[in-house]
Amino acid sequence: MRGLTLLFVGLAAAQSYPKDDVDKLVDASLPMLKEYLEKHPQGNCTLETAVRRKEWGDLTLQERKDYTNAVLCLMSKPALTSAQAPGAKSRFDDYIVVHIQQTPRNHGSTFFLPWHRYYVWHYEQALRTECGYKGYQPYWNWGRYAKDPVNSPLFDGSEGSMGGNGAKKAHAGIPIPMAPRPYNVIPPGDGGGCVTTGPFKNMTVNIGPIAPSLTDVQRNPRADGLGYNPRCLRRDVNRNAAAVTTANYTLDLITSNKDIYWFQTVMEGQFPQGKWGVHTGGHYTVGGDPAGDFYVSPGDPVFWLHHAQIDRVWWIWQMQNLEKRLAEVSMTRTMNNFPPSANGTLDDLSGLGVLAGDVKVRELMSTMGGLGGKFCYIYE
Ligand SMILES: *[C@@H]1O[C@H](CO)[C@@H](O)[C@H](O)[C@H]1NC(C)=O
Ligand SMILES: *[C@@H]1O[C@H](CO)[C@@H](O)[C@H](O)[C@H]1NC(C)=O
Ligand SMILES: *[C@@H]1O[C@H](CO)[C@@H](O)[C@H](O)[C@H]1NC(C)=O
Ligand SMILES: *[C@@H]1O[C@H](CO)[C@@H](O)[C@H](O)[C@H]1NC(C)=O
Ligand SMILES: [Cu+2]
Repeated sequence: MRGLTLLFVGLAAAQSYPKDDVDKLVDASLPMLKEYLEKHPQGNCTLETAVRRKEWGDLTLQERKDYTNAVLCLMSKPALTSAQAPGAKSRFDDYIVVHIQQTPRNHGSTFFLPWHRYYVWHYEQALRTECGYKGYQPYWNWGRYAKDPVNSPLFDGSEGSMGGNGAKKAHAGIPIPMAPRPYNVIPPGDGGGCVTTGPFKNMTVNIGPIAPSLTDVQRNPRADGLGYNPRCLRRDVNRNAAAVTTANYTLDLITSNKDIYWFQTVMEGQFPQGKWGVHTGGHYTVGGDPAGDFYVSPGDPVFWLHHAQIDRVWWIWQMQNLEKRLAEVSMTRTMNNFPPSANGTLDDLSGLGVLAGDVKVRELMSTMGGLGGKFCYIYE
């Protein structure tokens, strides 16, 4: 039996990764979630029935291919948003359109974490219901690969990767607004050009750019970035950006910030202090186009693994004090409070445009029983 188990584990993942300090915090936190759920039962959603979202490197090769095939399938289905966005050519593009239209509302605001939770969950549902995917949304535990992201199972360019680095194309680095020197530019990595390996090597990016981090991305025919602008997927997988995503940064983010305002502020980055935050660090570990574009970033398929990890980190933070943190929001209704607006509340509405209606923020707070019981997942 033991031999069989070992064999099974051997087949399960190409390489096994030791638990990092954040993974260990999850193990230590699950009893608190269990206790909370005993006090506040969530109907059919229990720790036994909950979906397990897994880390990319813990999936088998077949599971990783099933995922990327489902993403390619979404890219082959006709768009629902082409009336408002002539550049949108696929169901995959629909998600980019919705992100673009709501970018100022859903970043640096009350809605950042709840809205992206809804967004990632809805994408996972589309992969399952429209493309026959049987698994769940994987996440990218940044710290595992931060020392050498280009050789990670995400970016090594193999058939089981999320696509390789871009071909070498020199650029001047990634400018970070408002940051003081030397934090105002992330030095470039060894890519910058088109992705030529792995499942997304032949992918076409159709819409954007809006706020490209590279200076040579061809302009969109429309001012709103929603016109048709076909070009290759570009990346500059970048260990300089990844340096702020090692496990100690994530652990410190979760354990040192006791209210949602500071948790979210440190996560999203404090640029005037030269601190990029894990959210920025993860986005620019991929870099290129569209991953380096604040508005269009969901157009790089890795976005979804990055934001699953953002959601996971929030989930871990919430578990440290569930009674309080499942009901805690802060900030205002506008990005960095510009233009000035009122504080958001749990009764504010958040939605996915043509993809899904508005719901109260309150419905998006818990992965265990949120959205009328439709959210029922944990991360393992
Ligand atoms: C790459 O994409 C183009 C345009 O969609 C298509 O014509 C071509 O067959 C694709 N090549 C491969 C190898 O998939
Ligand atoms: C994480 O570790 C690195 C390398 O030891 C160190 O430079 C950095 O300051 C640490 N970050 C935090 C938030 O402790
Ligand atoms: C808005 O929230 C901040 C903290 O996030 C708080 O200091 C302030 O008093 C709140 N404003 C109102 C009008 O409730
Ligand atoms: C629980 O019930 C809800 C509402 O009927 C349903 O949407 C959800 O899929 C169920 N969840 C599980 C884990 O069975
Ligand atoms: Cu976003």
